[in-house]
Amino acid sequence: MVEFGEVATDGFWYRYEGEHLHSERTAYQQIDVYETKSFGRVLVLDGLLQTTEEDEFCYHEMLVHVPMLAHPAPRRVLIIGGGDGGSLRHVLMHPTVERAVMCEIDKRVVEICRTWLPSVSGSAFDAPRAELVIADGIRYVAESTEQWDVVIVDSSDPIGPGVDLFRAPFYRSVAEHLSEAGLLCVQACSPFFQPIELHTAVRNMKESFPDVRVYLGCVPTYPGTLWAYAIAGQRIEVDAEAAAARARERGIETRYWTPELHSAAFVLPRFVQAILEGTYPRFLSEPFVPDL
Ligand code: SPD
Repeated sequence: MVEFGEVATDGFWYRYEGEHLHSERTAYQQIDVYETKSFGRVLVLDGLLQTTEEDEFCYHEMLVHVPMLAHPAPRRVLIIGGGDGGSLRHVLMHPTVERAVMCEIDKRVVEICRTWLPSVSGSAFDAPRAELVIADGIRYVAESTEQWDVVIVDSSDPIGPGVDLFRAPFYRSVAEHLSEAGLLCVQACSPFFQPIELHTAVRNMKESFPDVRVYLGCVPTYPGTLWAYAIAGQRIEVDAEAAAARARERGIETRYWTPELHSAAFVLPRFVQAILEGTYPRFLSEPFVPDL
């Protein structure tokens, strides 16, 4: 039995008990897989928990089904990151999808997750509609000749090289590669522990998209539990009835997402509104470095 943990903030960390199943250093990161007592198998990248077998549905359903059901008929979908395959599996639940490309920079994340956390991706990687590309997502988008209906950024935290996925030039590049009703959806960090990152990512998105909205979900193993997502496009459809009708037509079955949540998730607590407006008290009392 081993213990491992994730630091949420100075003096506060999450502690897990389990077996250490795999450890590997790749050119990009340290990859660890544990079998935990509480959340089943867990993927950890550079000491930051990414996915657990038990609660992955909370995260993937909100990251994927909100944009997919906000779009009337997503046919071409691009996922940046998402090496565990959970986002790809959820995207493929939509029968409107003709082509789903998942672009992950580290092929070992995919291979390790397929070996140790196979339930997260299910059969997604074998689906004829799916294509796995091992490449830098920023370069892939920039060089893409396709127009995407939905682009989902299933990234790790904005630390190290991954920070560019939260910056304005990347969002501009995505905007140039979206179809007319196209949508971008990103994981936008912990409002409580990463307010600057959330504020800055949204501000950067607003440079390239007329409509940018933030919505929230709960992921038990992510720091703070409350998790933010940001969706951007020409106009975002958050109507519960429209989403319910689309989910019914497409036969989408979920454990977290509901039509009511589809619109309720966009109702934000006052402190999250303040983060987005830049009036959050911590921004005024601490050095504010908005340039992610
Ligand atoms: N703090 C961790 C945030 C991780 C978000 N992405 C995880 C990838 C799961 N598919």
